[in-house]
Amino acid sequence: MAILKILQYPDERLHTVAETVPEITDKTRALIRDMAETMYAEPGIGLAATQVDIHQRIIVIDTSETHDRLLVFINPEITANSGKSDCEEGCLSVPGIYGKVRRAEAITVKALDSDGKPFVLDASGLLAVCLQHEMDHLMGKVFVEYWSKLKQSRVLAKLKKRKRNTL
Ligand code: GNR
Ligand code: NI
Repeated sequence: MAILKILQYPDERLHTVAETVPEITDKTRALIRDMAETMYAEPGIGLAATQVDIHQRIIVIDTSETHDRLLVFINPEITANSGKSDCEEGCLSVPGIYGKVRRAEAITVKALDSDGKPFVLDASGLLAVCLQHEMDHLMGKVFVEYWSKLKQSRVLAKLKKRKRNTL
């Protein structure tokens, strides 16, 4: 097991579009274990492979307080969505920045589990928000990129300033 390095915005590699996983192997499962370990260590409620510079459609999520409800989504697809909600989001690739994003309130997702078995999940609330946030990562999109150019430039300035002060 290993803790993986998380790419930090505005790293261009976060804009890579992930590829479909053609075959789920022991190597895929080892990556999933490392992604879960990394997510729990941070801690975060979700992690997309894109964030650890692996450009395959793999997501891990655990929104439980007890950290014992790991969900794995390989090649996820949203097959239905309904409603709208504005939720305050954060991201392990954009630490210290929080803000609202408008998302579907409820979604249905189709994916494969770590054994390659297909499943369908209806999600709402925080799980639905997190799934949409992670699926955006797989498409190369970071949550702050929903915001205005002005707000994004403020985010970049803040991150730059912080980097200067911690170097
Ligand atoms: O840990 C995380 N918390 C969170 C809170 C609100 C909306 C989305 C998230 S996902 C984030 C972890 C992360 O960056 N996943 O990509
Ligand atoms: Ni994120």
